[in-house]
Amino acid sequence: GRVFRLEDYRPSDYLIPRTDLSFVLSPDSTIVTARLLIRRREGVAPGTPLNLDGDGLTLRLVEVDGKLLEETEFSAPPESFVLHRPPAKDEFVLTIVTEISPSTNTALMGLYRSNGVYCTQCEAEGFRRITYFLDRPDILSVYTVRIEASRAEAPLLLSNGNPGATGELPDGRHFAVWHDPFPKPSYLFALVAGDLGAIHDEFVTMSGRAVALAIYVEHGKERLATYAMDALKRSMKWDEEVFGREYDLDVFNIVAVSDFNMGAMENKGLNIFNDKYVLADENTATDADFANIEAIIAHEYFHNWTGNRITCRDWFQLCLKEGLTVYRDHEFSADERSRPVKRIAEVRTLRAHQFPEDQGPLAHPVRPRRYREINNFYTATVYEKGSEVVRMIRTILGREAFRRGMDLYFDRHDGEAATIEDFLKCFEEASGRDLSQFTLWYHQAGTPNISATSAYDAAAKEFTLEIEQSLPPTPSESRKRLMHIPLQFGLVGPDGQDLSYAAVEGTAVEDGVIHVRKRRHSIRFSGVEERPIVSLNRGFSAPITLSLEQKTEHRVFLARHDSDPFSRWQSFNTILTEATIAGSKRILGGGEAEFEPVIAEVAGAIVENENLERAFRALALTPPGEADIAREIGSNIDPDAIFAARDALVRRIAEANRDQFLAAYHRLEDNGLFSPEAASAGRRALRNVLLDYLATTQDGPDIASAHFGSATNMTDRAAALAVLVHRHCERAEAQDALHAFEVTHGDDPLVMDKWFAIQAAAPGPNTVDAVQRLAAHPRFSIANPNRLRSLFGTFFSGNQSGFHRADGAGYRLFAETVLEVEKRNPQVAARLATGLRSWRSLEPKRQELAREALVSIASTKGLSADLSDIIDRTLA
Ligand code: BAL
Ligand code: ZN
Repeated sequence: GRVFRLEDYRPSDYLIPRTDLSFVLSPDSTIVTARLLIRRREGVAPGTPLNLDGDGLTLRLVEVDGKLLEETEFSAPPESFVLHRPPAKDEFVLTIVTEISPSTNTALMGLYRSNGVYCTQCEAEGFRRITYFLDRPDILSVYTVRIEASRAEAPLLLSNGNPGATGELPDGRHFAVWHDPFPKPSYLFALVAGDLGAIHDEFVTMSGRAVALAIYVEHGKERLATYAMDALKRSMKWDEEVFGREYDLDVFNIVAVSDFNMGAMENKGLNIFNDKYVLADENTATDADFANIEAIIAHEYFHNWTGNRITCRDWFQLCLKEGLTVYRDHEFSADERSRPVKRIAEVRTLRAHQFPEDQGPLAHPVRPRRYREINNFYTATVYEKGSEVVRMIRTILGREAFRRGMDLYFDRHDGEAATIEDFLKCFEEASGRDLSQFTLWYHQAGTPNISATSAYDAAAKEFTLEIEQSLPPTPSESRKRLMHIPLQFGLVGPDGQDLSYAAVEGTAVEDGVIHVRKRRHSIRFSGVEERPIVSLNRGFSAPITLSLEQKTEHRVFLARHDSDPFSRWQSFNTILTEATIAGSKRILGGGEAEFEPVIAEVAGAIVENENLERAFRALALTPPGEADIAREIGSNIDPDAIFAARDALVRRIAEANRDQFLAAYHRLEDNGLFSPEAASAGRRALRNVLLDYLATTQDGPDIASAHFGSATNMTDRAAALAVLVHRHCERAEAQDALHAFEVTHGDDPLVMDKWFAIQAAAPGPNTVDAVQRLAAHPRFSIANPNRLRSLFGTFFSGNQSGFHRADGAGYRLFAETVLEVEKRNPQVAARLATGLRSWRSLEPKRQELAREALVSIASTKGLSADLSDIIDRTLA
C-alpha cells in the first residue's frame, strides 16, 4: 500500500472557497450535486490539471461554468477525478453529480443508514465517499447544503451551521437548506435525515446570544438524553470561564445513532454521537457510562474551538486537535468531579491503552511522520499521550503563561489549518521559554524511563538524588535523543509533611519540579533536617515509567502519608503490583504465592480512612489488572500464572479483612435514591470493590447474588453480575443472574452490550467457547460496532487468561473474526486486530500460536489497507 509522509506535504494547486451541496435522498440511490467554486492558488500555472479525491462514487455528470463536459475532458478512475485542462481564469464553478447508495454502505464511512436514519461520518477521509473533493483538512470551504427527502421517511433534515429555508415538494417530499458561515474542512461535514425524537434547551452565551440546543434520539428515548443535555450546558459554560471560548452559531445539534465506528464526531454545529455516549438513566447506564457521556459531550463541544475553528493542516497533525481537546475534557471532568480521582483514572487508562501501544510494534510518535491508513492513527498515543504532552506544557509554563499561550493560539490561528510547530510557538512566545528539547515528546515514540536512587547524609544534612533517563528503541527509531521530563516531587518527612531544604545543586529545580534534560542528574539538597522519603512524579507529571528502588516500608509510608493523592494511590498500587509479580514467579516455579501481611493491613486502613474520598478509596483498593502486571513483567508472559497470583492476592486481602470489609460494605448501602454525581458514584464504587473482595470469601456467592437481586441501579446490577460470572461462573447463582438480566434488558441493545462484555471478560479456558456461542445469540449483530466491541473487543483486548488460552483457540477465533468483520467494516476489523499487538511479550508457545494466527490473516488475499497496515506492522 501507499505510504504517506509528513515531509511530502505541499499545499494544493486549487482552493474551494465555496461548496454548495444538494442531496436527493433515497436509501439505494442518493443523488449528490456538488457545485464547487474552484480558485487557482496564486503562483500556480493556469491550466494545471485539477485532481479531486473520490472513493466508490458513480459519476453522473460534470459541468464547468454551466457547460457540460465531454468524456475526454476529464477522467474518473475509482479513487479520483481529474479535470485535464481547467479554465485558465482564476476562478470557475465545477458541478459534479454523483450517485451513492447509503443502504449498502456497511463500512459506516461517508453517507450511510443507521436504524433507518441517514447519517454521515467523514473524518478522516469519508467525504470522498459522498462526492469528489479536495478531501484534505487544509481545504476550508463555506458550505450551503440543501437536503431533499420523503417527509414520511425523514421529517428531520439536518446539516452543519444555521438553518435556512424549508419547504414542501410534490409527492410527499420536502427540503431544508443549511448554511455554515465558518469555513471548514470536508471532514467536518455532516448530514442527518430521519424520523427522530428530540429534547430542546437553550444556552445564553457570555455575550448574551441565545443558542438553541437539541439532542435527537430514537423516538421514546428522549428522557435518556437529559444527562447529556446537562453535560452540554455545563461544557459550554466551562469553556467560557476557563478558556474564554464562546459558541458561535445560532444552534447546536447532537444526534445519537446506533451504528457508529467511533465514540462521537465533532462536525460543526451538528455533532453525531454513538448512542452509547448519549443515552443514560440509572436503570440502563453505569456510573462509568455517565462519566463517559459527560467527558465525550464536553470533548466534542470543545472541538468547536480546538479542531473546528482551528483545524489541522494535514493528518500528521491529528494530535493538534485531539491531544489538546482530550486535555481540555480531562480538565473539565477534573473541575466537575474530583481532580485527584480523575487523575488516577486518566493514568490507569493511559497505562492500559497507551503504554502497551508505545512499548510494542504499533508504537508511533504523538505526531507520526508516516502512515499507510490514517484511520489507524486515532490511537491512545495521539489522544492520551497527546493530552499528557499538553499537560506537561502547562506544568512547565505554569497556569498563567499556559493560558496566555492558549489565548495567543486562538487569536493567531482562528480560521486556519495549523501545525504542532504553530501551536508550540505560541507557548514559547507567551512564556519566553525555549521548548525545543521538549518538542521531542511529539517526535519520538516510546515511553521514557526514569531510574532514581537516593542517599541521605545525616551529618551533613544533605539529601542526594541520582536520576537517569533512558528511552527504549521503537520500530524504525533505534537511537533516541534526550528528553525534557518535568518531574514533580517532594521530600516527605517523618510526619508526612514535605521537608524544606536550604539550597539545591545540580540541576534546574523549580517550584517543586525537577527538569530532567540530561541523561544523568545528581541533585544535592542541602539543609535537609531529617531523612526524607522521596515522592517522585507526583500527579504523574510526566508519562513515563519509573524505576525507583524503594523499600516496601517506605512505599507503605507514602501510601499512608504522601500529601499528593496521586502518589499515595501510586505507592499502594506499586506495592500490589510488585507483590503480584513476585507471586506469579513463585507459581511458575511450582510454589504458591505469598504476601506480606502489611499489604492487607494497609488495605484495611484505606477502607476505614474517612479522610479519603470514597472514589479514591475504591481506586486504591482496585488491584492492578492482569494486563498491567503483564506489562510490568514485560516478556515471557504466562497469563495463567498472573491470573493465579492476582486471584491469590485478592483472596488474601479479603480473608484478612473479612469482618471489617463486610461491615463497611453494609454501611455503604444505597438508600434507593439515585444521583449520577461523583459523590454518589464514589459510594457505589467503594461498595462494589468491597463486593468483589467479599465474593472470594465464605458466603461470597450469596452476598453477590443478594447484591444483584436488590440492586436499584445499573452500576450495582452490572457489578454484581460481573462478580458472579467472573468468580462463580459454575454456580447456579451466576447462570440465574445472567438469565434474569437478559429477561429484563433483552430489548435494550446498549444494556445487552454489558451482558455480552461481562461474559467475554470471564477469566479461564472456557470463555473462548462461550464467546463463540454468544456470537450466535439473536441479540448479537456483526453489523453493529458496539456489539462487536462488547463481545470480541472485550475478549481480545480485555481478557488475558481467556483469550490467551494455552492451546491457541483464542487466536484462531481472533483470525476468523477479524477476517469476517473486515468484509463489512475494515476500520472496526483493524481496531479489533490490535488485540494481538503485544504478542511478542508472550511465552514462546503462545507466541508461536499467536504468530500463526497473524500470518493466516496476513496471507489472506485482498486485505483492506486498514487491516493489512495493522497486521504488517504487528508482524514486522
Ligand atoms: N474526531 C473524531 C472523534 C473525536 O476525537 O472527537
Ligand atoms: Zn476528538
